[in-house]
Amino acid sequence: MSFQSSPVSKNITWHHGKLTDGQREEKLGQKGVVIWFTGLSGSGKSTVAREVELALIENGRNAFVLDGDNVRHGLNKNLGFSPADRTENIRRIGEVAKLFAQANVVCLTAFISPYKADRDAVRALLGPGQFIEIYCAATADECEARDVKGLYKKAKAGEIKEFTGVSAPYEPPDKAELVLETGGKETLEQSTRRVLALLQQQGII
Ligand code: ADX
Repeated sequence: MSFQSSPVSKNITWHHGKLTDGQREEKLGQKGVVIWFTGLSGSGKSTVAREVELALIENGRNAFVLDGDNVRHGLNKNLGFSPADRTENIRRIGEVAKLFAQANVVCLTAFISPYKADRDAVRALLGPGQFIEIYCAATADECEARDVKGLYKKAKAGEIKEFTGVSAPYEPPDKAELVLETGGKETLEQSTRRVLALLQQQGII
């Protein structure tokens, strides 16, 4: 299944609700948006996303993190790490994130999402200003030096195949709305504050 393919089912009809997007936003007092974190495994995507989620919820905003490892335990438990499976992973998450945004939730996603074309396809699924791409710019060497989950060691030993940054590619974004220096140049607090400042600037919070 690709991003562009038509539904396999025929005889299906789109149903509209009783509220326009604008009415929903007004009644709920909150805009939906997708904050898409991308970067290598161990680059800090989930850590920053969870800090931002906490800060938003403490400020009365409905926010929710979709996390790579977690989603692969459920919705995407049938997917591995081949290029095609990674694309399908991101396609499904893109659709789920869009549903969250339509429900006026601030949806934070933390997936490696190594392919530029896949991230751009999710951007295209969402309306203007509804997709904010944040690159966690820690390098493979910096992630390997931390190696929180011990996966770089295993990948280098050949125990994990197609490991991003070691034996599988990562394509950095060239038009990310924000680049976080999560390799060590900035602290978690600084990265979190920069994301919140961007959300404020864009009128999301
Ligand atoms: S993605 O490439 O399809 O976007 P995703 O974010 O869902 O990846 O999952 C990445 C997580 O799976 C990593 O943080 C790591 O914990 C784990 N993982 C296991 N095998 C691999 C692999 N071959 N490449 C990258 N990550 C892997």
